[in-house]
Amino acid sequence: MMMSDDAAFQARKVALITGITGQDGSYLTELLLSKGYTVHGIIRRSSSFNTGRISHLYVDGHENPKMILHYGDLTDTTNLVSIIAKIRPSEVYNLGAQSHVKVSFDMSEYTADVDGTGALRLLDAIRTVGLTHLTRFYQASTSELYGKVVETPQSEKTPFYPRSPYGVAKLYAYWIVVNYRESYGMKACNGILFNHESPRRGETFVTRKITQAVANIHLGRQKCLYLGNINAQRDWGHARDYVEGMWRMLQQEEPEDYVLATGETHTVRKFVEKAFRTLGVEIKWQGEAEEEAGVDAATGETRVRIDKQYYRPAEVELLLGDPSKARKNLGWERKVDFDSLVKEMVLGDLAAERAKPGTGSLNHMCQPRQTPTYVDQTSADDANISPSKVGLNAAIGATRFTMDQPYYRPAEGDLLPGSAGKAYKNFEWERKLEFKSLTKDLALAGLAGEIAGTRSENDYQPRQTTDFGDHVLRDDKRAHLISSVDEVKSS
Ligand code: NDP
Ligand code: GDR
Repeated sequence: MMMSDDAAFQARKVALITGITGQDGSYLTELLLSKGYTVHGIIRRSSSFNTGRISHLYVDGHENPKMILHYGDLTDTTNLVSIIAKIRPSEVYNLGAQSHVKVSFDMSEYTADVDGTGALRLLDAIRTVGLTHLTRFYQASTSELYGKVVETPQSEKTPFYPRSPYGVAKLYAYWIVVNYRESYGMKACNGILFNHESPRRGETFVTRKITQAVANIHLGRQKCLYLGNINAQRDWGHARDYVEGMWRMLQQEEPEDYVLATGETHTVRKFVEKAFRTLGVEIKWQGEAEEEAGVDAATGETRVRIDKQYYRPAEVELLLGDPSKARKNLGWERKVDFDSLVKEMVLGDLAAERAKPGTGSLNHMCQPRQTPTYVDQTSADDANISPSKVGLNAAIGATRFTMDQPYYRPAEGDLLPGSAGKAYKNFEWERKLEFKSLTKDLALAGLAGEIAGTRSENDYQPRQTTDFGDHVLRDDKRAHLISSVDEVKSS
């Protein structure tokens, strides 16, 4: 039997994820790779490292990778069109967002642009390249749409009442998805997801802020945790369960909107108590309102205080989702319960904090040396650069770099030495570090950073079982680094 156009297009299993570097993006990438997809992700150019959550999935571009990253931004229409035209995704997951509710009060216009108009740009990019009826589209909608809730629990039928610029921006995105589905027959759906957390949660969201503080207090590195409204109630699940629900939504023939939630709600206060209890500390509350404090029942030390700066201009007091439609139509169910979530996050942070630089036993191996000891010899000659040129480590004959076409620029500047004559004459400025010292410093600092695990808290290794060791430097990577140091020492 011949496959329909739609089935053949789907069978290619090519996904595009915006927000791939975020919490959900990283879990979704793992899931899709395990299902045989090629996963393309849009990453923002940043002056600092922003791919830590997916670095364990990275395979060098020359070794047939299944995860491919593209620079881009939800505010750049041309860029979105060109990426979609190039890869022709069968599924698009729009997870990219300025996702912090409190920050959205300070950056409301930007939040509207990325979280609201960004969804429109992506939908239009799909239409522009002629994939209107083929590409399936997932929009990361949110329980923040319910805001000042008009009924409890909240379901797909509950009216919206957003309470923040974030919620309002996401309301636009929600409706433009519905509108394009109804207007153009796009296979677009909204996942209305309640809060979901994990050891990879951003550090300024309340759960992670709490678990990180609990770990640091346990290690004697922090005295007290400052929070805002501890009486807010949230329906908290585990992110790994929720990305499974996203994927299931896009496998439906009829695109529809779905709530994903646990059907349980807990206060921030309860989360705090459980998190401390994981490490054996009982918190007793004293005082009222802004004077309320959480005290270690055994030692009498104050471990939690209220700081008004974390209050929001308008608060969402209570969220509790009804996931029965997802259960019925998608067969979706959360697997991780509240207690296991809290425990996994606390123990994950404890491992991560312990692994931070300064605590590693390999640090002594990374001190800059007096003399450069490791020199790669290149067989390339600058006047004749071609993609086939390679650099060899002359001592052991190993190929250490290859020149490759994708890194060439459409136009390259001339190689001219700069002249600092005027700066020297006018204010006696002179460079202090020679080129040779500069490269040596950078190489050794890079090696030291890798060994000391400066990236280790983000160096997530998927494991077979629920892991508290998400943050530990991978054994294979550590072995590689140690052998690099041995190479340096012996050369
Ligand atoms: P994160 O904040 O962890 O990740 C957000 C992602 O969006 C990051 O990859 C970020 O890139 C990217 N991003 C930010 N701005 C832009 C931009 N201008 N262009 C392209 N990408 C951008 O969020 P989560 O993973 O927790 O959430 C994923 C999505 O689900 C978000 O849309 C969020 O609003 C929504 N959501 C989340 C819920 C939750 O409880 N986690 C619940 C309901 C909805 P970078 O790494 O460079 O910052
Ligand atoms: P939320 O998550 O706003 O629900 O949005 P967050 O963890 O930021 O806040 C949850 C509740 O905790 C209260 N709170 C504090 N929050 C933070 N961040 N920091 C504090 O110190 C603090 N003290 C108390 C908040 O007032 C709030 O009531 C998350 C994001 O992931 C959104 O992108 C997503 O759409 C929703 O969840 C569902």
